[in-house]
Amino acid sequence: MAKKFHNFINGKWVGAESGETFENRNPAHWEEVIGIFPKSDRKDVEKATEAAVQHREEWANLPVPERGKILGKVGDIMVQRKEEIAKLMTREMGKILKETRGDTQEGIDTAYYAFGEARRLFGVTSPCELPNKTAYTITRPVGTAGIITPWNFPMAIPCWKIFPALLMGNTIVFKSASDTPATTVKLVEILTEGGVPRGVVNLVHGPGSTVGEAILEQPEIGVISFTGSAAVGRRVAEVAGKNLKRVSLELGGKNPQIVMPDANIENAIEGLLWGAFGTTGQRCTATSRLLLHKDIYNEFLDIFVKRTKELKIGDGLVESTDVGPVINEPQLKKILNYVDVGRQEGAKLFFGGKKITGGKYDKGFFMEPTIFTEVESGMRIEQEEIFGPVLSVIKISSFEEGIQIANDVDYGLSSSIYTSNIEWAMKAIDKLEAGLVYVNAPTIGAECHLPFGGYKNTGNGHREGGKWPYEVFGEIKTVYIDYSEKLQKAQIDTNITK
Ligand code: UN1
Repeated sequence: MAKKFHNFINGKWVGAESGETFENRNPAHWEEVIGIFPKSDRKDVEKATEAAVQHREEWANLPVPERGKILGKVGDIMVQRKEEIAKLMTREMGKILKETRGDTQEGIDTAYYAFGEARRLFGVTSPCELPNKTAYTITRPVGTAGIITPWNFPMAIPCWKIFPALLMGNTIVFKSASDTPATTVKLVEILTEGGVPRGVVNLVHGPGSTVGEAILEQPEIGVISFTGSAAVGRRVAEVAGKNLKRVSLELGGKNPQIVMPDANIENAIEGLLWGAFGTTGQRCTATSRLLLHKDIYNEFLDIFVKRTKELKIGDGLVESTDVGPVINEPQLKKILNYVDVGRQEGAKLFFGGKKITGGKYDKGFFMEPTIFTEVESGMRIEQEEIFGPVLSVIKISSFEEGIQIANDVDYGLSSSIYTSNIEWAMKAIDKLEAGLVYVNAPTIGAECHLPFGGYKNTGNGHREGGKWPYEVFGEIKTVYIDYSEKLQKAQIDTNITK
């Protein structure tokens, strides 16, 4: 019998009100059920919100450094359980152990960042335009935050959102991705063990169409933080916007790696293998376009294909595996459909393109790392986020052409250039329309203390990471204190222009 998991509402592990459930399976061994989870709906979200509202004051009244200490403890527990979390995450969503350890580490780093930030939530003190008057700012919690997260970084991304929201004094209604609910349960257990009081973090499992929508519509939820596809992000913005909620969106990418003729080729190939096929291409920061200069085109591709062939595809729990399965069957079908689209558009399927079958591969959803060459700017495989191990190679004749093609997409999350020319590097930093620019490094590998997010359809202007999300989860109050003992009128009683 598979283990039964629950929602976490008002400090209690409970099933869905409806009694409905769904299964969570291992994408490398589909017959393995990780657990049975509550298929919740609006009623469960309402209960969770009620608890979150009820416990707001108590949490907000705790001094910020006290909340910080709890998050520091959460980080310590995550350190102790890192291996256990990583193994569960690999079983649940497929990426290799090295990466699930990294995902967990990103959560740990974010916890310790929050611990430090607790003593650094400074406001502004300002002179006033009138005598005997002063002003400063304080930040108060928004109230309750709705957190909706994806399956590809089931620990790091919830931590990016939940830790800042908690440190700022908000209570939480949290919906995890239906493909990774077990990792989420682990996180909520750790938060509780670290000392987050009852009712402060409430977890509701279930589909976006019911649980997600209900979160967006709760009048008591003041801020939503969402990471996922641009299509769902649009829906989130629409519903939350109608209800005048603050929304922070982190959506897709179509990230280019430009390789110029003077680049260190070996380094650029290593970076590309990691950027394009790491996490089986299922990162919003994955490298999905190689903009390769014509002077090194054949030489580069020869080595790159050789190296791609050497990648070991398989169960992520086996330490020697380089690339795990894709998350589930519908996603595999979607990726394979893009392979057909690429062919029909006239791109050349240079390597891979197929589901891997036979023996152990029949048990899961494995796909060959795939390389398309002769890709033209504007083709669908060059424009749309595939979220799988599919790389489009576009030949460029100049630096300017590289930048132009790099920018000619609807997304702008990450970007990379390999060159040893300082002018090209500096110009790329200026001109690439992306929230992240890497020089001589792949498009993946953002660190938790620095801003993360992007241009255009990648989001709505917010950044995660570092101090930036703290602004999302706080209400700034500007305080004016007049000690002149009389009425002073701003803009009117000043004598500057008299
Ligand atoms: C994501 O793909 O959704 O920079 C997040 C990176 C990771 C985070 C990726 N640190 O690739």
